[in-house]
Amino acid sequence: MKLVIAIVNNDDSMAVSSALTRHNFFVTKLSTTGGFLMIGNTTYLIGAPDDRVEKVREILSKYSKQRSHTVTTRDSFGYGFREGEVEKEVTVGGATMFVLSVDSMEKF
Ligand code: 2BA
Repeated sequence: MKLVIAIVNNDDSMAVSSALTRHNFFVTKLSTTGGFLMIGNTTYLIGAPDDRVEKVREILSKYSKQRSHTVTTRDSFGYGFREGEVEKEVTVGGATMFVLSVDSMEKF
């Protein structure tokens, strides 16, 4: 058993949620905020048998798109900006996926 933690852009979360449930995954959705851009994203907790993790990866990569996002000096407290620079582009996503081994899972 694995626990997949996946961080997805809010704009992709409807498509990701419906694909996961359509493929019979049990999913918990959390409303989260990225520490760098300080804007909302969606974090999924997905408990899945080892042999179904590849399907989760496939769904996430299919429905999570890369986006370019303009960061201004007001975002992230101006981290990483050179003097005189007022904005720059960062590439966000598709999804960021962590896979953790689970010792046990019980429902009562
Ligand atoms: P944010 O922290 O808001 O980061 C948004 C995007 O800003 C990142 O896209 C990356 O392109 C850039 N970025 C983040 N931290 C940076 C830094 N210290 N210096 C320069 N650029 C930076 P993604 O890498 O696709 O990440 C999208 C979201 O996924 C992140 O939103 C965060 O919520 C989460 N995330 C990504 N990697 C993570 C990690 N190792 N641990 C926990 N959360 C992570």
